[in-house]
Amino acid sequence: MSSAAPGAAELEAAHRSGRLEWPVERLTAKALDIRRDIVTLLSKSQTGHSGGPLSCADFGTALFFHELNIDPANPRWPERDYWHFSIGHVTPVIYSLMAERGYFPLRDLMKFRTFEGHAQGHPSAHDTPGIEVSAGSLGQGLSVCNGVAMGARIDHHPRRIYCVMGDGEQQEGQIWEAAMFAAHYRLDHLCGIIDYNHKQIDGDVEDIMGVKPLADKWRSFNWNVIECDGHDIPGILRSFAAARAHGGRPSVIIADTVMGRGVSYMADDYRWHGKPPKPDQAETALQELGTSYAEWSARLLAH
Ligand SMILES: Cc1ncc(C[n+]2csc(CCOP(=O)(O)OP(=O)(O)O)c2C)c(N)n1
Repeated sequence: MSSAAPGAAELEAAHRSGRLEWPVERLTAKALDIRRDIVTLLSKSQTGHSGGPLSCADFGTALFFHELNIDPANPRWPERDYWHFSIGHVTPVIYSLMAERGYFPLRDLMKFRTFEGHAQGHPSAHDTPGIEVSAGSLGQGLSVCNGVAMGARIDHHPRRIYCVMGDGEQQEGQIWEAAMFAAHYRLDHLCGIIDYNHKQIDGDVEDIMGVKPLADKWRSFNWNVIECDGHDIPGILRSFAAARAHGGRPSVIIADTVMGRGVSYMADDYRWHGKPPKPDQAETALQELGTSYAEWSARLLAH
């Protein structure tokens, strides 16, 4: 059974504004919570994506609980960094990160993809506080982030901008126009993060339309390229620090991940890209993650 369920003090701490800069141990425990949230909300909703959200859980936790300067109680805080998931379909991890960080109550996760809730299948800026721009149509997010980065430069605003992309998403032409733009304008306060899980909706990325050599492609577009194990939190933190320290060019962190990471029967299997676990499968997954549906759903509903 779970030993990592947080008490009120931890939830309170997660709601603080600014950069939390949590230590590795706390980030590791929080990433486990995020995976438990993802499986639980998907089991409840019986609709939504499993694989990508689980591959994003570790770097997503590092982003939200260490790197970002944000105020979840005041999502439009003028000083905030800007974050955007261009892969809008990974809402289970986006909403879990947001709720755990304090943008809205954890219980809202149990209304994922319902008409009563705000947590729609793809992020909606009209429905969810903290979602800056709606997403779901792949390829557009880096262009949005370019605009925000240019705006920040014009306004002499010190914010940093983070854009999470998928590896299948790299097949979108608009990504490469945006990559050219960011390098041309030397948007060094812009950081891309690619969830390089090697799978997409219909199979292996390399079989469908290969993106290799991905790092060389970004280098050739004059980006500062940082490669890391996307499940190794110390390495992820070093990558964020390296991106922050790099001047004159935008940075992209290519985070090598495993689709479905954390759930044995989902790991590295593209067939889990877009479906939820059935309740009995979710129970198995949650046991693997050290909890149960009863325990974790009760935790979510209590906050
Ligand atoms: C413009 C556009 N084309 C197609 C889709 C359908 N679609 C949704 S997710 C996806 C695969 C994306 O692959 P990847 O970026 O690797 O995400 P992952 O499978 O790792 O979650 C596709 C093709 C879409 N959302 N937008």
